[in-house]
Amino acid sequence: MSEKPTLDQWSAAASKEVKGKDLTWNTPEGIAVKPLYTEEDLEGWDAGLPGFAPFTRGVKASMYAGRPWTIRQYAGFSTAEASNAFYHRNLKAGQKGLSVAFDLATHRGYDSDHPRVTGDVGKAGVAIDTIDDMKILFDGIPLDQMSVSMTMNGAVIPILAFFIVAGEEQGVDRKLLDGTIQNDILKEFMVRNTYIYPPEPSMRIISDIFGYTSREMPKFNSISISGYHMQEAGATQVQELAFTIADGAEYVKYGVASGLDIDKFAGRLSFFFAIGMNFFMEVAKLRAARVLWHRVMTKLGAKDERSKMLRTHCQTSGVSLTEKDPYNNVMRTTIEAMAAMLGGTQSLHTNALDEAIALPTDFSARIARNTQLVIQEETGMCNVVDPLGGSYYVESLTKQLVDAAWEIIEKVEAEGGMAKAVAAGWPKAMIEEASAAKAARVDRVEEVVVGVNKYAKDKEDPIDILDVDNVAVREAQIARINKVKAGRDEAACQVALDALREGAKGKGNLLELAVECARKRATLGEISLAMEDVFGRHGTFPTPVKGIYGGAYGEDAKWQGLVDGVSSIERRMGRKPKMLVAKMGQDGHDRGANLVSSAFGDLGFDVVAGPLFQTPKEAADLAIKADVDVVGASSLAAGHKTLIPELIGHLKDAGRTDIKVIAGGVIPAQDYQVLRDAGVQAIFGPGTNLVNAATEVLQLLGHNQPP
Ligand code: DCA
Repeated sequence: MSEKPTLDQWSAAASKEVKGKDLTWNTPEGIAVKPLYTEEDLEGWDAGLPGFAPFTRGVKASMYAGRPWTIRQYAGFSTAEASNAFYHRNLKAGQKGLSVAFDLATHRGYDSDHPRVTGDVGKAGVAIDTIDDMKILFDGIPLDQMSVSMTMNGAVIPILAFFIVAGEEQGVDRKLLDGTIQNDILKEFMVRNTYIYPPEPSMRIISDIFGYTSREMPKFNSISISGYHMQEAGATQVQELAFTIADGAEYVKYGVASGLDIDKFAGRLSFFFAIGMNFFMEVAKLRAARVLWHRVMTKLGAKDERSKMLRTHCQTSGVSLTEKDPYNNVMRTTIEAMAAMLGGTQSLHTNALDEAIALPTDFSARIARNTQLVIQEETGMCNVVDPLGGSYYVESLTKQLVDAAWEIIEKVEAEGGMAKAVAAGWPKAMIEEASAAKAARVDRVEEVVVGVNKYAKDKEDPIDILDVDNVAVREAQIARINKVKAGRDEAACQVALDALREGAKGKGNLLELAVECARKRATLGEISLAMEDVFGRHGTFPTPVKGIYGGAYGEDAKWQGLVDGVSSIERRMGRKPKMLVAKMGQDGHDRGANLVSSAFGDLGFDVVAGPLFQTPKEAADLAIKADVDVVGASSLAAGHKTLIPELIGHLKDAGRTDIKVIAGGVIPAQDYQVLRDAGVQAIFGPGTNLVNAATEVLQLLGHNQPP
């Protein structure tokens, strides 16, 4: 019998095949992935059994063999009526749970008639102003039978109050309400920015919700601690993992400090992760998350195993989708969905192929949903619990992710917890550096995106997309607000709002007080404003990272050509060319804006990183005051057709047509002409190579020798 080959022999054979080339893959998270894993990599590691602590292999003993994950598609647009009809169609076609997307006006606590939100109403989600909207949203959907998740963080108090009262008015006992509220404000301060109040009162709101729901709504998951938006903002998987678990620990500490018994509320905390294209890393990430949460909760003193069990929703990655060659997105989403289920998710949203550019149509939503149905019902993949368990590679990656994330978690703890770290700003800076480095890797084709930076089509065929008539939605919403206000007992409503205001000053439970306001027909804007009167409204200025994007290019000839171009403009003008990166409307997604600021700053531009949430008039005033040469308007939430033409109008009125306006972000090709007609001089859609974009901007500024 021949001898068993040794690892050294394998290494020699492999090295000979590739002529000594190093086959190690250094991932963005700093993990060195080897070309081969064996049992030697598993020393000191025991993944245990599913359903038992620390739940590495899954939170249930039978996992999907007993019950598959919930197919829960995140959706909502335009009016409550339109969204309700969409939900009914989806449920009929196999979806199992609801997940509500609200528009940005609602997120930021403004009623649809507020002048700051004209471009946002009904665009990236459904507009909810009153309890009547919420009742229509769930018309024909029994809230004691359907689990409903709501992505709401800023205006979480009025939305949850409306939900509770909608249940009441359906005749459903609060104790039977099943679902989840996102309610994760720390990540908003870090990456997504749909906050309303400053950090301290925002954290109090969360404790009040824990207190109320643990007492009154035992089936309801009081938070969805979200790493998703971190990965979307450019975080590596280790950063996503570490900061999400650290956020969770912080919420638990606040809950305990507010007087709650940890085991009374921790069993209803839930999580939410993004699933990107690094397949095995994502599988391992979910397994590592469960190990880390068990460890953290044990340290925090939880006794009940349910309190230490990490249950999670996942969504396939939005940023991995491309506008170009969009049918590739179906394959991407399928691969990501498989990573989520092999990692053991409890609930899953699969993105539609057009989500890089617009809200899903019925056509694209059907493919997205069917992706999950096919995996669940055709492949047999659900019949075995944790089928990748025992894979040398997956187990080893799980262990490495646990160790790498733990290092960051310990750093956060050493510095006093996540609220302090967020206030200090270093997690956000770390994520932005990772984001700039990733953008440079893609632009330099060190990371391949099929159909975009490699194998691109000569000509793209536009696909049908959903366009929401924002003007009509706003008019319908305003009519309903007026009707609700006209029909209510005004004095009783004001008494309830005053009590909420007083509660905000003192110690009253804000959700309990808001439920009374909702019963008395106060609007979302009024409930938010009552608390804003006491807490104030939070605002921040972006601080783009320096040197990361440019640093990746080093001596690259094309990059140097651009740097020289900027210098020559500087010599001509006697000062650096100046650009305002403007974020208008209630869209807080600032990844694109920050990347543009970083890249143009590294090229030598004088960049003014404008504050979030500006009106077109405020952005125009800032552009004029700062005397910029160009305004780059970044739009990721569908407000571009309203906001950008308005900005140009204000510049024109002020006699500053010399200030050039360019637009970037999630802008469908179908809208380019409208923007050009309004005076936009260059448009950069998703996946734009920043070096190419800069070349075009230099030409606009009169530098006609592109490198
Ligand atoms: N055997 C027996 N019971 C099972 C099994 C099984 N194999 N698998 C699940 N169940 C039970 C669960 O224990 C649960 O009952 P419980 O609440 O009384 O414990 C019930 O079936 C539902 O399953 P669960 O896994 O909790 O799935 P969901 O209700 O879909 O909740 C969760 C998933 C992540 C916890 C929730 O927070 C959620 O839905 N999040 C979505 C967030 C979202 O949509 N975000 C959008 C951006």
